[in-house]
Amino acid sequence: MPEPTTSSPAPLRDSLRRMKDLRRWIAAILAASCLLAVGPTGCAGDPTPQTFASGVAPDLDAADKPPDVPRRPNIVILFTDDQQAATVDRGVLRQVRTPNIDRLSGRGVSMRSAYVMGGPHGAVCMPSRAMLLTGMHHFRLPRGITWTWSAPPAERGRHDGPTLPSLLRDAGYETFFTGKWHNGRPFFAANFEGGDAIFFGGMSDHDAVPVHEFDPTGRYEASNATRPDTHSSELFTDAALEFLRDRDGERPFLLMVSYTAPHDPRTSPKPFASMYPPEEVALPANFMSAHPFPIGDLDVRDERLAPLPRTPEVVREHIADYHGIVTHLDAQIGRMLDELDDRGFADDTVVILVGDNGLALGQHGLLGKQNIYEHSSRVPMIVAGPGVPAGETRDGLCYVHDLFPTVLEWCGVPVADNVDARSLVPMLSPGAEEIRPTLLLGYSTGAMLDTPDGPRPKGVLRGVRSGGWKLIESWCEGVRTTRLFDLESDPWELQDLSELPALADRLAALRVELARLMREAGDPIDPAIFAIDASS
Ligand SMILES: [Ca+2]
Repeated sequence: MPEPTTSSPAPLRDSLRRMKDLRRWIAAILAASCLLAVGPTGCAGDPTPQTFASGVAPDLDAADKPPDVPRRPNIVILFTDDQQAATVDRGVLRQVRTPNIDRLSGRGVSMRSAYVMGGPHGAVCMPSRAMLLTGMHHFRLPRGITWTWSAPPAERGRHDGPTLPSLLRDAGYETFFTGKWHNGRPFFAANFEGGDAIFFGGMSDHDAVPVHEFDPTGRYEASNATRPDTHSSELFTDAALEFLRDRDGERPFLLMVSYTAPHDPRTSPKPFASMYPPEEVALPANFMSAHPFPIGDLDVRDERLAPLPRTPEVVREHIADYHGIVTHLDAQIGRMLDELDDRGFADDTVVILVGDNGLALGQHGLLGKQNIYEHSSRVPMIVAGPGVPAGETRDGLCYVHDLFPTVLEWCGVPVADNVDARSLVPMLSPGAEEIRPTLLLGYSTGAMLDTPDGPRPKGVLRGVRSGGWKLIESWCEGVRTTRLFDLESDPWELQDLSELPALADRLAALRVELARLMREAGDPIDPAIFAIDASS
């Protein structure tokens, strides 16, 4: 069994820190020279595509020479909703067909251990999106954008900190958004200077999504929404293609297409809806009729989509519908890639496909994303663009919101020191350095219990990925459960190893690391609820 990596050796850490500082310093020079050269509206210059994946300029004396700033890349983020990482994994187990996503992965790097950190309530999408936009762990963000309905009305959709779109806009980028926005109208208005077919909410009938045109006042009155008779994935793609067709190449752009597929209702048009006969769907190896122990809060909307106990027939139908809407989404992504190719954007555009969270769909007796098993925490992440190796994969751990400093680094925008996310650039470079030796996962129920110590989530899950290992600690209305998995031999998370005496030391080390990561992340939960000494 592989050794878990709990920390980098000190010399390596120091070296990584120096390289990070160097990259930040050079990025600051690039940004400053760009503004001096052409002002805040754009950064023209040598149109030769640069190899910006390294993030390191070839000459440290660049600041003393005339500006020779390569054109900054356009950024296209295709953000999907409830898409399992398994739908894009290459391997014999994958049943769903995604030829266009495969085309994208053939051009770039597929991150096979990309995770969403989790969230404090059932709508895991919401903190996930807030983290991507800010580069901050959700524990340090206001409820107004991570848990809107629990915040006072005046604070809903309010966050004054820098965001990916606002930083790029301030650096001269044109910013455009279409699709699902789940973090409040004011937050949208503070972020994007353009958009179309904007849907404010968490989910919708895909064939009647209430959408807004861009509203310069930022109010987005509900009465101004229309419900076009077009499937959401096609509607948002149409808006994105229209944006691309209007670009004259003068300003670099950020285009964010935030699909609400494959979130349920899992409907798709013909022929996709009947593309996967349920009787031909293979059940996942970890299919169960019910979850084997109390966990989280099973009385959430996602888990009510099918009765308990789950049956193979019902789960096959859910998976078949899910695969249909995924393949339909893939076709729309194909239209995006075609347009980028046809309009000559492919050479200077980074295209990122990333999911906001995964989904259980019958695994471990669950249907939703309100847990931290691999099916629900791991997400698709593919990064392609000039300078990024083509057709490669990475197994290093990372978060969705690590894209925040990554994109800024590529665009020559300095990243503030207090950002929680870490740039993926070292992972995407030929040396493929590790950026997160360990990684915290967590989910807390929005439903609260009154305890002598005050209100506490009804269920709390916290976990650590480290090397090939995964620890999950669960506290659910007083019932504590520990699970330890060796993902290399047990990717379906079926064999709990936490009781094995031979692994006692490893388990203890992972529990200590869990407490450390929780403290570091600003987690309000006390590790003592898992019987972990917080001072250890
Ligand atoms: Ca989602």
